[in-house]
Amino acid sequence: PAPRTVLLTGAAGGLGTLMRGLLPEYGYALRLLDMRPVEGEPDAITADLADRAALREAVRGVDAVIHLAGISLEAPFEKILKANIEGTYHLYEAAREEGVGRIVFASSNHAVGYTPRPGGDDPLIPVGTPRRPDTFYGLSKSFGEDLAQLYWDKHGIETVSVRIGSCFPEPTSVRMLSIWMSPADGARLFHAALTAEHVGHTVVYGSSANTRLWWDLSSARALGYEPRDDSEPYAAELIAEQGEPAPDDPAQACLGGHFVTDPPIWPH
Ligand code: NAI
Ligand code: 15L
Repeated sequence: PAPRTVLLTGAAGGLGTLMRGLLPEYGYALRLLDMRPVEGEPDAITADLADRAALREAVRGVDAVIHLAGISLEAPFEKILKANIEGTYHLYEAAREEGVGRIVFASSNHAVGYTPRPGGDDPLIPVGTPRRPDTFYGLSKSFGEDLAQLYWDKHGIETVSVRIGSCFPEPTSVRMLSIWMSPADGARLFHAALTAEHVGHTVVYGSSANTRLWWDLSSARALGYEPRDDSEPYAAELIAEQGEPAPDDPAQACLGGHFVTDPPIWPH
């Protein structure tokens, strides 16, 4: 049977807020969790991913989890370790203890951020490309994908790891023309990831059907995902403002964009 009750972690964040608006149309009853209060949602669970007891209670009785909570940009390793690495482990342990069968994990393009972006007639980047995290943040997503594989192989918990490009209402950079996932396509992809049968651990890229796409969406399409949006209508204006994408600029040469060239953030 299709999952109905879904725990959405990170519900107060940007993507969580977009998905809170869109996923109920697919018939889901969402249970919300975040370390911050979720505006306008008094029933949301306010808990940190470090709180195992709270997580266990939060996943009790749900059919699936969409796991968005965590640090969503580069940060000092210690913070990434706590929120993204330990936090995701705690979430999977809670799911195992409570018998939750499916997790949709918000991975990121930054797990493969050092991959050179394709140009000309180069093939699209496959999901099987070696991981090349561009940051401690990307490293935590790489860890999350491996954790998901372990919990499938050892415990039979299914995961779709979605290497999200950039999910915002509109693309705002020339790089985003290639990696944009419209919120509506994001909801379509999460719905496919929740309902496809026998996913084991499946890795997919998360984006719209962009004309300038860099990666291969076939594993996402195999789940039943049919993207309907394309960033191309935004291209002329963004290129007029920002110039043509320059592959010889190191900050534009790889999938991860400026995450590749930004200096690491060390603890103070
Ligand atoms: P965001 O930073 O707006 O939201 C993340 C939410 O997680 C926040 O509300 C925050 O309070 C919560 N959170 C952080 N640490 C927590 C903890 N220890 N315990 C409980 N809650 C915690 O990020 P956004 O953009 O909404 O992204 C959501 C997820 O999707 C993140 O995991 C991010 O890495 C991933 N992602 C998002 C992309 C995007 O385009 N928005 C692209 C690629 C990945
Ligand atoms: C991400 O992983 C971030 O969470 C998001 O805020 C964007 O920066 C996105 O990648 C991107 O690569 O544009």
